[in-house]
Amino acid sequence: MANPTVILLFIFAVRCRGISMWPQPRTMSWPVHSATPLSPSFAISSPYHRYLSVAANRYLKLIKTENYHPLVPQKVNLTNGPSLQTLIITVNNLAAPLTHGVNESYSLSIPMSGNRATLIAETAWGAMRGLETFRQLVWGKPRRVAAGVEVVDWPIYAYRGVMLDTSRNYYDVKDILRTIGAMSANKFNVFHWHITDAESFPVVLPSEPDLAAKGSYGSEFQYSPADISRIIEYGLQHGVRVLPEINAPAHTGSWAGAYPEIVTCSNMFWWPAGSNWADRLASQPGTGHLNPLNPKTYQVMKNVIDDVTEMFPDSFYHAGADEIIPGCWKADPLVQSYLAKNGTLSQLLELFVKSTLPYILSQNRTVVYWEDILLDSNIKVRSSLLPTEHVILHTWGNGPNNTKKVVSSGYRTIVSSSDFYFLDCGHGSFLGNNSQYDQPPFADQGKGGSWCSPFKTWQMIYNYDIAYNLTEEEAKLVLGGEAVLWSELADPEVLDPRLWPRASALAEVLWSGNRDEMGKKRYAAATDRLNEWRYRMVGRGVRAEPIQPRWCINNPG
Ligand code: CP6
Repeated sequence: MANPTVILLFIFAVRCRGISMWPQPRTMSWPVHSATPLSPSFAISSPYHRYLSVAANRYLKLIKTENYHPLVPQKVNLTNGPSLQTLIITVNNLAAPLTHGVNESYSLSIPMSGNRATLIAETAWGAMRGLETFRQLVWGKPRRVAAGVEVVDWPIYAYRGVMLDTSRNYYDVKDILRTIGAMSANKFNVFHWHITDAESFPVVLPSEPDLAAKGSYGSEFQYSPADISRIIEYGLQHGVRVLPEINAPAHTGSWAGAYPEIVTCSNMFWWPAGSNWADRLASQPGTGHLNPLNPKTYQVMKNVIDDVTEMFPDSFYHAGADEIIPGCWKADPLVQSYLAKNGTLSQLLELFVKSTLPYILSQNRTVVYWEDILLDSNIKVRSSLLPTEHVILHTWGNGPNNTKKVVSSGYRTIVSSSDFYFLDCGHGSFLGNNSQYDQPPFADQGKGGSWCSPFKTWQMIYNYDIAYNLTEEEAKLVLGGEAVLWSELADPEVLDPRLWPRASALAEVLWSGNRDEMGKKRYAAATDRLNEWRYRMVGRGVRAEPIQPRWCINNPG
């Protein structure tokens, strides 16, 4: 970083106005604002690679039909030089698989005059990032490309995720594919698929077909093994890993259709007769917990783990383990007698972990658990059972404090701080705790319920520092962050505007940060870029919500 050219590039990066990119590259220079025409016979030359070749073809078509018009007119000279004929891609290590920590750096060079641009990347995945950057430098009619551009770019964080919950409401495969496409445009690289929860079990597992047959919302609300392969393949073509989560032992009410005997409290409803309208909004079935004392639990778990690791090649496995409710386990007579013999609920969870974690690890997986497994105030396991080399803790509670707790205990973490990155609440669906509406005279009308986190603005997401209050050593354990969409109050109708462009704010934080070269939060400057990016996404078929009235575009100030 002490390299003077890199510092120079940073200085140019601030001065560059007139082309808008998202996420902003780490370093970019564009000293003279000029553009060359894109040749009608423009071509991309890529080394053969099973996924990069597909991506290069896709980008070629997209670039040749790019019809984005910047909202704020570009002050750019069109050069008289030759039109751009080719983009030549060079990849140093074509064999590198898409795994956590793979090198995603690239450099892109578009000449001032001359007919070929070059994209050099260490891996195919970095080349995909560079293709997206190149595409953002094309706009048009007549279609043109920014000229005299040098981009040297690489991510701050290796893990850049979006989570989608397909249990509370079902999403079609096409919605998931569209989301993966939008993720890739934002340089996200992990689709965390929260497949199952208490409400439905939508995945058809060959060894346990009854789980979906009896636990999904119906045959049209299931993902077949072929659907899953298609989603994983699509992810690879976009440089996006697919990280499956089978949530257990809590949030497993949907397993009770097939196996009532292994699920505790599955008939415990949170909205008893006579409850008010607001309690019904949350309408979870009894969340249901797998019974650690029933040996059958582990037979089913083994089959589930076998199938999921067979179908999902990613080296991470998200095993859930959030939100164990004491009353749910305690509803079971076996548990009651265990507790009567001085057993504890934490010991029950330890039993479950000891009987499942080694098996997942034996499948060569790194296991991700929600933070609760270590931090819950009631039910948690001793850290000696969670080896730091093989377990990652996904933090979500208590602002930055839980992140601090997890990394100071030596665990790597993925940050999804619910005060910032939980995107489930729409503008219209929350009357929060402690809001004026919880107080008399409104309280008797019922409140919206605290299960729904308050609406997060893109600015809140953008400004949150994910390594807040960590030492340098601790900060190294932050693998990255993840925007989370729970689906109690979301389904395909609202998917795009609920996610975008708010998740884009996180995408930039994770790729190139939220500060300018002076170390100041750059969200004011980011506003104009994000606004352009929102329109670009809309042009690409992603129904991202607006962040400004159109008036602002015509009155840029
Ligand atoms: N479902 C699951 C949820 C939540 C969690 N896990 C959740 C908790 C609190 C808020 C939002 C969502 N709906 N399985 C917690 C990780 Cl505010």
